[in-house]
Amino acid sequence: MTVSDTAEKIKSMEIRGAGRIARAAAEALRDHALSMQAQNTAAFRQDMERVAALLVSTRPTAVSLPNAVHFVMAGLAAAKTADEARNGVVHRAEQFIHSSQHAVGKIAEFGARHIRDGDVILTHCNSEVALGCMIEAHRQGKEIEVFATEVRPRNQGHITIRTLNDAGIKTNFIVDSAVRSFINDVDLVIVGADAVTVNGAVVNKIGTSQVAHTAAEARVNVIVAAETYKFAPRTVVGELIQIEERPPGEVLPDEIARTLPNVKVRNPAFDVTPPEYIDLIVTEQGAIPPQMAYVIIREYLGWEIGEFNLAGGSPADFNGE
Ligand code: RI2
Repeated sequence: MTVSDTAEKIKSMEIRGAGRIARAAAEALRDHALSMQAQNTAAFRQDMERVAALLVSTRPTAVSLPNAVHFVMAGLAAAKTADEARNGVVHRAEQFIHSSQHAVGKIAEFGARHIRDGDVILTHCNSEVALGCMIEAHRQGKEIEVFATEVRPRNQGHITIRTLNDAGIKTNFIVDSAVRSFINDVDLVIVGADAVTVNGAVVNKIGTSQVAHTAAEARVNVIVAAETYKFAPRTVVGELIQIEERPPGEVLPDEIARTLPNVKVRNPAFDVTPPEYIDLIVTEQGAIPPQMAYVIIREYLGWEIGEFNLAGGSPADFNGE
């Protein structure tokens, strides 16, 4: 698959989920580096930067994507020849993919410890790490039951219920607006994240903040499962996470929208859950209260304030294992 194929698939959400997007981008950069015929480092670097920018431009919110791309592109930093540059990119891409898969497994292991026998869990959207925690708890013999939301407009809940069904986990499928009706039957909310900011706010699928607010009101704990590469280094220097607004046709068919000239359809794909609604963020480095997000950014993404190059940003030094 070429870089443009991968970029197109990420944009159309054929490849989706913050972790999967990041690994797909690393694979695309690796394959592009391997296929390139460039004779000199400058030409190699220029072309890699072009495709890296294309990948990063596909979806603006999941910070795992630029974090993965920066990590892989750091393989070019010390290269003196095109071959060294190619090897650097391939090595770091492989390292990212491996570390990411390792992180998903570790989070499942740590997250499962927060799930008790008999727990009823509510999840929103489709997060491989959030599901990983539930599947691991089930594998350990804990009897759990899950409430999974539909997740309008893209219906990622359908993927979630298939995975839970296939794992043999008892599951209830509900529309997004039914969360408050069932929250008193729920012991624990577990969701994923597309980005975690320096103050511990979690950016995740639209509706997550309503779920977390409802859970807070009902005194139900909320756990966020997030690999360290979903923490957003540049929020340390005040950069805001851009919330992707997707085409209106995902919410209302264009032929209906055309008949309603006074109606504007809004379709933000993500929202922000403030740290006070989150009890714990489970990363592959262990669980932290959201207020400790800065420590993850500093310790595991390798960013320090002095390293920030505000013009372009320096590569995140991902150290996920
Ligand atoms: P994992 C997804 O975004 C969802 O918001 C999900 O919670 C988050 O990425 C994290 O997913 P989208 O691509 O990386 O469906 O945990 O818009 O799989």
